[in-house]
Amino acid sequence: MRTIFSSDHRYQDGKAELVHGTLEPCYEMPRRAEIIHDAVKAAALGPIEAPRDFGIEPVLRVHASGFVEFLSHAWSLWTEAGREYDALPLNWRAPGMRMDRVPSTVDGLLSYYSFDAGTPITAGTWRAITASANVALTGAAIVNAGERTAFSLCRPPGHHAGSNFYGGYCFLNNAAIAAQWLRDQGAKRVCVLDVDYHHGNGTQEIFWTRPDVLFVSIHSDPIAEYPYFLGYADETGAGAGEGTNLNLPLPHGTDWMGYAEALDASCRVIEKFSPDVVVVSFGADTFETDPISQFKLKREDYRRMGARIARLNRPIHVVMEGGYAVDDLGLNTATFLAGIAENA
Ligand code: 6XA
Ligand code: ZN
Repeated sequence: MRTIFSSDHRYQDGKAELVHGTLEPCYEMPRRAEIIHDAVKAAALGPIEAPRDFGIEPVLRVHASGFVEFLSHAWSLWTEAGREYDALPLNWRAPGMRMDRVPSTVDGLLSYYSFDAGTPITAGTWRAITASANVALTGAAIVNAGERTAFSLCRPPGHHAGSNFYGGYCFLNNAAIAAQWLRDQGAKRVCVLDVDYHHGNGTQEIFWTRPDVLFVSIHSDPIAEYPYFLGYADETGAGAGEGTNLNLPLPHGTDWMGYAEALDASCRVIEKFSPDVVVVSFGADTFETDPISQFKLKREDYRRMGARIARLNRPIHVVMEGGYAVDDLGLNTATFLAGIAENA
């Protein structure tokens, strides 16, 4: 299996996020990608390659141009306003407030386009997120050219970013950009299977009305977990996309027994949809010692997870999302990829 990796990920290096009422060091840190890179290399899973540059067009197929424009300028607006620390929003709209006026100041814009205070914009954010999108697109191109598998070692992650908003450590939705690009290259049906601990609210929003893209997500029940306001089982898509959204929320404490059942149910739905390619949003924050999560998966469970997904017998493009037990993150991810490679 080929891995795509860009060292430009390191340009996203936030100082702080708001946790438990205080500013704490970011969980989503550069060391995450480095440790995965090293583990993939040590496991000899295949070559590690740099991404190609696809330009901004594939990003604009998924995200609103005003939003992309904002992301590209946010740091200069912030520094022009005299700020030096990470750019974080201060407030958000509530029901009844307006979305039809886009604020003119940087504080207003941060509030307009974000949905949490955990996703700092820094001097290098734009460079890192465009590299991350190119990593996903390069992996998609490998699978599109006929290979059975590819691993896009994306960082920053993407699945919380929607067509017109960012949050949850995510700015551009790498998996959605890859899925849309695959459609644009001629794939008739694409599935995004999201096995990160958190619900991929951004991916769901992007493909909500789309019959050609099936979104399936297994995640911690939003009644008790971030992102709280999306990810319930009764969200099945709308309009032409009715029936092509499947959420499988699971309770805190879920171990492999409970997880495997949901994965099996997901795979049966995917088999019925019969996609030309499966994009897997993979997060290892389902691990038992993840510092911000409450599932109980163990290292070898990732091999089983990979094996089950490989048995879908479709081209598989893995896109990296979350995972914050950093010392274990490399091996957990490499074990998942090995599970795919051994059964693909
Ligand atoms: C809130 C938690 C953000 C979740 C990020 C993540 N600060 N998403 O791992 O998949
Ligand atoms: Zn996550």
